[in-house]
Amino acid sequence: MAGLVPAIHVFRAVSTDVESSLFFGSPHILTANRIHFAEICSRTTALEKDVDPRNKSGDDASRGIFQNRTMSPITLSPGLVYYPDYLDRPAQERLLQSLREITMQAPLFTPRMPRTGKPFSVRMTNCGRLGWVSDVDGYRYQPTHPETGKPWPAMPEQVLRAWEELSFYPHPPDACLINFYEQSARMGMHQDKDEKEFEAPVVSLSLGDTALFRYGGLERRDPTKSIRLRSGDAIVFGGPARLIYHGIDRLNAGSSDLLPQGGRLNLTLRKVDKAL
Ligand code: MD3
Ligand code: FE
Repeated sequence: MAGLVPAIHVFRAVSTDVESSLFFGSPHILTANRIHFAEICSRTTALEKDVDPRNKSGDDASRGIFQNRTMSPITLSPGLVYYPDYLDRPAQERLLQSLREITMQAPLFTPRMPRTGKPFSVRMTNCGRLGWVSDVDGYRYQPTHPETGKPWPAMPEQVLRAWEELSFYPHPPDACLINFYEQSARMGMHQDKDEKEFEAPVVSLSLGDTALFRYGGLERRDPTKSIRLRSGDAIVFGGPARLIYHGIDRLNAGSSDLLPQGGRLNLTLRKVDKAL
């Protein structure tokens, strides 16, 4: 963690107009985002001229940084930014269709706990250059599916655009882990620390049934808070939030009709290796 702090201050010093705890801002990336955003989210857009700069309600949308007024980031704690309803329904349906195609190439597998071999209740697959896997030998990222031995399918354009829009990180992600929760599935409190690059945030996209997400601090014993993640929500963990404990306590059955049989899909986009 110690090495992370100076980098945050450098970024903050050069990006005062993107304060809002987005630690990876640069004017260059923001310009690119304006072009991409309309494609991610097909709802009514607000151009900068529509936004009154005297509106001091405090969020970035009202300051005209984002093209779409429906993109309203909420900072839950330093480095932890929540984007309710980031993907509208058509965008959710397009992403779901891409995930169906991915799971035909790279079927869901059941990860197992290191040493004990106890199965997770969440099933998983991946897309992108690297995928996260877990078996008796441990947690790791690898370039091939653990059962088929084939390379992971490519990341959909839509996922890469979400990373560009939300990560404020100047390199593309290496891995996109796809978690599938049936009604009774849970994910215990853990830290994501199998990556080598902790200066990149983790971007999460949720589809399907609402989940009760719990997050705490850098120590397991730290107090926790909970929020519900709904279909289409995005949440970004960067800077001081990158290594916080987090987990999924339960799903709300029947809360979304996106997946015909119910359940929940979560995508986590990550930079695994240090950029060259
Ligand atoms: C906080 N997934 O795959 S997403 C995971 O909903 C994971 O499937 C949960 O935790 C899910 O590792 C939670 C939200 C999330 C993702 C990555 C994080 C929170 C995070 C990385 C660092 C800190
Ligand atoms: Fe996690």
